[in-house]
Amino acid sequence: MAANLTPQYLEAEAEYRRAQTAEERLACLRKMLMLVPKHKASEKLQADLKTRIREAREEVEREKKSAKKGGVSYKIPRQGAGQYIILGAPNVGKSRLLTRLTRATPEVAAYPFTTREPHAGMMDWEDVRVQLIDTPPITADFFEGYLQGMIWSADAALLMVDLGDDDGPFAAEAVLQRLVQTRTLLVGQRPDQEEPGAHYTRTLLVANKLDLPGASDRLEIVRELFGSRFAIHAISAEHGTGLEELREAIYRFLNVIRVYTKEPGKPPDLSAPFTCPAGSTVVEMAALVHRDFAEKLKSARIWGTGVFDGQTVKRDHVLHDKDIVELHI
Ligand SMILES: Nc1nc2c(ncn2[C@@H]2O[C@H](COP(=O)(O)OP(=O)(O)OP(=O)(O)O)[C@@H](O)[C@H]2O)c(=O)[nH]1
Ligand SMILES: [Mg+2]
Repeated sequence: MAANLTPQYLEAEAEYRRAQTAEERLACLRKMLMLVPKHKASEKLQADLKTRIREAREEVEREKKSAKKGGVSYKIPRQGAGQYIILGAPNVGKSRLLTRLTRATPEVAAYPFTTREPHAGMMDWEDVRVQLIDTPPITADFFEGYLQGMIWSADAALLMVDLGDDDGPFAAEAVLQRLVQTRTLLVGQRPDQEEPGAHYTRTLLVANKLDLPGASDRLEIVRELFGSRFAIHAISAEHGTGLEELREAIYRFLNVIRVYTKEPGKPPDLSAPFTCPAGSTVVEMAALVHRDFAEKLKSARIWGTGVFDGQTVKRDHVLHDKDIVELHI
């Protein structure tokens, strides 16, 4: 990384990733800004941190206000390789999808506005788990204010569209428009030029109820309306069609890698990988394992991609999916 981040900074960043409330995130971001080396190569990062601090401050304020008004806010601690928020118009099958991909049991019913509060579940994929959060519906006139903060702190979103209803694609467009009013933009990929003050959430579009009559015609409309903006996955949550492909896409879209650790002279622990953003270095991964490790790390041995077995590498070696790492402190 060109910005030459210090172990102290990386530790603060790892702490940020573990933070569970807006207040904790704000504290970590302030620490990161203090610790980031101040030079030309880190200017973009500094600007980015300032934006995130402003957003976190707004989120803290909003939570305080809504608590005063007797409003609700939900804190769902992030677990697993990443957190997705499931969004959509009423009755599109958000809760049904959660019951199909996780062991959670939110109420599913044939009428709109069934879900009143968020529910979380863990989705298994190979040896990792991804957190999915089912939410109340969104329409042009109905939006639970606390969702804004939840969307901003999620790693990504699933936007669901109902293929069983002629209105489905337009109801999804109304969800996107309603979110724009809260400066939340759901996007397939983050744009190169981001609008200042807007918050971008990477999103997969899930077209549901593929089993119903007329669904394939409506899928064509969905492709026309949304195909250039989002990757589209057509499924039937009720019948199970397309669910395994969706499971894999949900994991892959997080853009993380799995890294297994081993102790010297012992076999690797293949039961529970650490997950870190693709492109992470050994020292960044070490910060996730233990808060002191980033500072103390001297070298590492790696088994995996682009190295010979047990090769000794430096702190800035870039890791690959399924690498096994032995950290030497
Ligand atoms: N035919 C068919 N019905 C489905 C499918 N997925 C969900 N449903 C039905 O659609 C209805 C609504 O499903 P829910 O999961 O409650 O929808 P929701 O999006 O959570 O609805 P709200 O909580 O009101 O926003 C239920 O009757 C489900 O059984 C599907 O793939 N095919
Ligand atoms: Mg529901």
